[in-house]
Amino acid sequence: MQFRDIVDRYQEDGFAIVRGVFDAEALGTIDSALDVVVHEIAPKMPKGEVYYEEADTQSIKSMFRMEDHGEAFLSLLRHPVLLGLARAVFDDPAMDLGTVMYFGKAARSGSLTPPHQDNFYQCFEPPEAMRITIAMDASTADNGPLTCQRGTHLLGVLPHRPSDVLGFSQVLDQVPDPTRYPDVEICLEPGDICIHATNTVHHSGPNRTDHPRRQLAVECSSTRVRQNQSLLAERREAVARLHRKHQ
Ligand SMILES: O=C(O)CCC(=O)C(=O)O
Repeated sequence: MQFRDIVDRYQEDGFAIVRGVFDAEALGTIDSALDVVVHEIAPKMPKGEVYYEEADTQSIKSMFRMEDHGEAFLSLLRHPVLLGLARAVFDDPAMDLGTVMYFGKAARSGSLTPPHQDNFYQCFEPPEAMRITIAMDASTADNGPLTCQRGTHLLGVLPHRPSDVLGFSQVLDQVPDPTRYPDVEICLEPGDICIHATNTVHHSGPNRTDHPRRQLAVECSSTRVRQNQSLLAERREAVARLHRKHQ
């Protein structure tokens, strides 16, 4: 696969879509592994690794460190297209893919994700990091697609405040002017992927349909990146406070 056009799009917009990276067979393998995690492993996961919808406590909103829960997820960190694309984006042949997450939006009860930048949580310097979203289901205008504000990856990390939403604990103080930085709904078919930069402002709406909208996200950063440890400690304390409040 040629990555040049995708990298150009990503650098200009802060996100880019690649269609049809996973075929039905590959998605089927991941789907079966996901089923095991949702039904057998998640109920035993510690707080902070799995979050449930508040309005429907059976439905998983997000899960982290999926690579610890089966080869289907671990192998995503070696996937030639995902790895090749990441290395092309950051021009860094030595970099690896970091971790795999899950973002569910259950039929009808899947709730919104407030506007934020991933880097507010991650504290990456320089901001050479991104998430690779893998669509397990179609994401459509009605089921809460990932929505990125074009061009916001160049704005630096903007002020956030507590959102009171478990799993997405921070919300942007002020959303960048949408006339200058328009919202783009990332509508995907199963097997499509989207990359978005760690500083790209994004959010997603609730799922208003009778079908789930599930996606995986692979996080990665270049070998030049360091995490600002004092900022990270501050951000982790804010999450811990939210957990204590919701105990
Ligand atoms: O649409 C969602 O579920 C939120 C995903 C998200 O915030 C991310 O992939 O960084």
